[in-house]
Amino acid sequence: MSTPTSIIPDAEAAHPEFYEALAAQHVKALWTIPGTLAPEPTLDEVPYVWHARDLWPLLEKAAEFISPDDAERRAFNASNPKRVFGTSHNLVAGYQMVLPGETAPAHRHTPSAIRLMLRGGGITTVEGEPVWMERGDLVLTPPVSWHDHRHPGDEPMIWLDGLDVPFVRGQHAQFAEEYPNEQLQDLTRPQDASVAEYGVGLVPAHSTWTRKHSPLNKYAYSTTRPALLRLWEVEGSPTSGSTLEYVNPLTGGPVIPTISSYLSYIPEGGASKPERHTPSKIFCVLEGGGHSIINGERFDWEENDFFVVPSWHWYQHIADQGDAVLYSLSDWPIYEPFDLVRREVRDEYPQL
Ligand code: GTQ
Repeated sequence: MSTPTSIIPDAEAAHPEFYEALAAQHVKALWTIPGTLAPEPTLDEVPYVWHARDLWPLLEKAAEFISPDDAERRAFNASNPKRVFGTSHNLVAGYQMVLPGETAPAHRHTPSAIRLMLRGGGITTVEGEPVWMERGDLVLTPPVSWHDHRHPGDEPMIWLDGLDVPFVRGQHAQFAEEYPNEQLQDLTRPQDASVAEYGVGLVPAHSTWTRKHSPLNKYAYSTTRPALLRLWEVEGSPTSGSTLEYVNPLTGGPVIPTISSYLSYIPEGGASKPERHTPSKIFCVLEGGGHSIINGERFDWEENDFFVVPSWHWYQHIADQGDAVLYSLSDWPIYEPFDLVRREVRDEYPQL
């Protein structure tokens, strides 16, 4: 990708006093602004992989001196190497750990979060509903929903947090508040109530749900994994694998207004088709090991690692250690209403 230059190179050098006079008025001449007519997106993010083998021991170290009660959350945020904050320009992802017996207090905020459970089992309470989570389950904490975390089990629990904080902050729409007077919210619904209501492809007749996010708080791996394998069997794409999107059962739309989620299967020895698109994606490895070629560069990954594919980067996943199951989250829904989605898929990796 070429670096954008101003339309008239070195324009300032020819008339320095003129441009200083403009600058004093807090104005720039359009013909001197790099990228004004850039033919392709110019990015402040790069592809990168974060390894569980490096970060999980650091989470355990953090547990020696940080409790979720004091720190609100014992969570790491992965910063893109080219950014101060944000795994991509709209999303932030990272691991969170809760130990047996610990609780993380209730709060709510305008940014939305998804949790992809990776280790152990425990509860995230969402708007009064305790949601049991175990490996591979996707749990939503939608915008402005009270949520806390509780750990009745006996093994540390670790999950991947994915949030739209960079986007929400960029819109100057970040608000957050603590649950009044209490550490944990009141339980007002039975455990996994939303799964009973919305979790089997049927919805309650005359549902009164009016929020924009999915009414289903959990997509259990015990149902999503077999669905993915069945799709792969019927789709007939033996080497390139298959992908399902998690949807709002009432609308067929994304699970959260700003965040879509996917589950992909690639059989061992297979490879996804090379593609690129304007939305970015963060992938997390639920099963298998392999590597991705992102704009020509190789990134190796194994179970529980996560990696970012920035906007408009060609990528292809290759499963070389067992069948791979990759979860991904994306800022795709942000692009759709503005007609900004562009996607290309090829049979062969393109010459860059
Ligand atoms: O678990 O509620 O990584 O509120 C960032 C903000 C996790 C959480 C994060 C949050 C949470």
